[in-house]
Amino acid sequence: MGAGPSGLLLAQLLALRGIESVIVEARSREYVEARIRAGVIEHGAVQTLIDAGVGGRLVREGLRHDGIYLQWPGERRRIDFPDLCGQSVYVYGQTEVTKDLINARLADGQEIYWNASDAEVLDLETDQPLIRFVDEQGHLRELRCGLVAGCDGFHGICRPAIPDSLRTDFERVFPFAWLGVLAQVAPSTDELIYAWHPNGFALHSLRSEKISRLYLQVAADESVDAWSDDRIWEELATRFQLDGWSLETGSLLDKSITPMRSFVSAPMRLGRMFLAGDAAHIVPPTGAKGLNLAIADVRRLAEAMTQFLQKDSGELLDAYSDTALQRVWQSTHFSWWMTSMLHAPAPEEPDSAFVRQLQLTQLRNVTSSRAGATWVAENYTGAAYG
Ligand code: RFL
Ligand code: PHB
Repeated sequence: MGAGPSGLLLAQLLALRGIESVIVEARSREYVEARIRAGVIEHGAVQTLIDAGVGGRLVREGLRHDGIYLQWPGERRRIDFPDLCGQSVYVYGQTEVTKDLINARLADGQEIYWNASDAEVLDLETDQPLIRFVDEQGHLRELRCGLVAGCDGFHGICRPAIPDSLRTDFERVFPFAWLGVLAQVAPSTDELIYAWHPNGFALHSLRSEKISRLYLQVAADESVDAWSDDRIWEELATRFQLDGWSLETGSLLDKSITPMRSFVSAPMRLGRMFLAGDAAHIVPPTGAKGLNLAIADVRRLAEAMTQFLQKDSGELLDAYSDTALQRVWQSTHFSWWMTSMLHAPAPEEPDSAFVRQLQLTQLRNVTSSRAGATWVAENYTGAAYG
């Protein structure tokens, strides 16, 4: 269920092992391909995409990044990934990963049902679960399956199909959001800048040599309409201000608000249905982990499903939820840690002056201690996850 990165990559990995799958997706192909989200891909996830036969354009057009900058007023310090942990990351938009996966699947003559409505997953605790939905032409379809993968994102139907009594949800909703913009302007930086500022966090990312991706911490209930292009550029310039450096501006191609939430649902299984990616967990984007976690889940799930279907052993499927959740909690911790260090609390919060001093101290600590910087590098690149 779902043609996001999780569902598409899982289907591709299964196809390479000779296992047939059908993807059922609620939205249109155009919508799925245009949805702007993540941009940073870990070393290990890049390798998974290469192994899946969809890494060609990523390696050609993606940008390898060997570090990030952590900034606070008056300071911009670099974390050098290869020096600290021997790995790097790639900057390549999730839109492009999605297009590459869709093209590979369609070139292989494999099915995706777009614009499916009223989907249900049934009989999950039997040997032959059932997916029922209405296809684009309005016909009711029923698919009897060997296994079901719930890759239908945070708002999908698969996680809620696990009864509340069998599921534990862990959640933190952060009291702020990100306003994200895509700008037609060459990036003003060679590597991502994560900036702490009394007005709030800002992130300078990029998509290509001509397109920049920028984010501002805003109030949780903020409306995009409150942010004219001029106001956005002014606020970005304020938060990234550094002597001898300037922010280039350009036209804005897209503006959106992303709420910030940590969420983990356990277990990631009911009978013959397995959850992967955002269907089971959400991290705030500060650690750039959401897409990478989705890729890690499905790599593990593809192996487990293959063992079950081809070797008649359920050992890896039985272990899937517990092993996937270990990695999920590591990324949940890192994303929470980065988020807590970088997002200035609102001045009206009673201990905000205290928290700000701790945040600045933490930033100085992790950039001045090799041990601290190594921990950041290992988590950011995914080297910590083996
Ligand atoms: P997705 O990408 O949400 O895909 C799920 C797919 O399932 C479909 N679907 C259904 N299909 C059939 N029947 C139903 N009933 C269905 N309900 C839903 C949906 O239409 C969709 O196509 O989950 P997946 O594949 O697990 O991939 C996860 C990643 O997309 C996600 O972790 C990241 O994009 C998270 N994320 C970000 N991660 C980062 O690392 N950096 C970022 O900057 C970043 N920005 C974001 C994000 C997620 C966002 N969301 C979910 C709102 C920005 C946003 C706005
Ligand atoms: C992005 O390029 O969209 C991006 C990069 C790093 C993050 C979050 C988003 O931590």
